[in-house]
Amino acid sequence: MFSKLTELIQSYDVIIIHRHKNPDGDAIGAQLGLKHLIMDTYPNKTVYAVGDENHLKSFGEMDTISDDVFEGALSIVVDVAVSYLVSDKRYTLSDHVLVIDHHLNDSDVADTFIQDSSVISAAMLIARYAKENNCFISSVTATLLLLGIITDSGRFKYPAVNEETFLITAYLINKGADLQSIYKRIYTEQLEYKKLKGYFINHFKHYNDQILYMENDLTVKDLFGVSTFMVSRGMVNQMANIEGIEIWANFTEDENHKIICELRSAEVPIVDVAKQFGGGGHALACGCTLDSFDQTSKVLEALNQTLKEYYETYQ
Ligand SMILES: [Mn+2]
Repeated sequence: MFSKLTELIQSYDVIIIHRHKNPDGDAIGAQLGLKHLIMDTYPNKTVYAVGDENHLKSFGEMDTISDDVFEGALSIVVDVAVSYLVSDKRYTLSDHVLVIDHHLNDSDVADTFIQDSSVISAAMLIARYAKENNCFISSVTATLLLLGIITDSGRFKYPAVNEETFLITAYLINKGADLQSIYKRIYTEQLEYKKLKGYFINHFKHYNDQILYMENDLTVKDLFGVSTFMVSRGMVNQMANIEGIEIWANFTEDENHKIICELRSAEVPIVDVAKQFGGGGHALACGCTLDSFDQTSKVLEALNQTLKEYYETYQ
């Protein structure tokens, strides 16, 4: 699986590592973990990490490089395989693009594609490579790779967590991964975010006993000084894990006055509702976009219908 990775790294003196926009812990952990891994193994190579930055900057900053650096270089794209999601499109200037990803989709950017969708995180793929090849792993590399595993596994909570997750975690701890510093940083929240959570918990509405929803116009984002993404995707699960609640929906107005719908369900598949309104996603976590708040009642009605049909069929 990884022979091509070693071969490509060995063939290039300049390597630039990319990942998806608005990086999460796995994107940063895989990207910077791989950067340090290559730098430690091949001190004569020049390795850069590029892309947009956010609150995860404390794990390591990005490099600023000019276009000519890409000429004749190897670009490695981690934790994403499709062009529209990659941060810093200049991989197109590189000599070769290697994609290492754990998502299901095909790649429209890869010259070489290393993919394993059974693996819980991209950082885990890099860690597997390092372990199999007996690479030198510093405590910095180990901490970064473990960050990716912890965040993409939902803190070891998701169903895809398996024996390998813990074997690799143990391996990284043994190499000096700093678990305390990871948890301290990922559990520290910005004050605005904490206050926004309080607002959500106090304002969500009942469609009925089993369905909760929120309608957020632009004043919510302005009131707390946060992004639309934070109000929408970032807040939907404030309505999760409440006794008796089966489905919850978060409707948020964006800058173009469209309504972003984030739909979630505890166990009843609802993705067909998202599709019915032009969206999609996973069975229990999906979304769509509406033209106005006038349509939200139709989505709630469809969610309720799905719930009723499910109970009629399975109970
Ligand atoms: Mn990932």
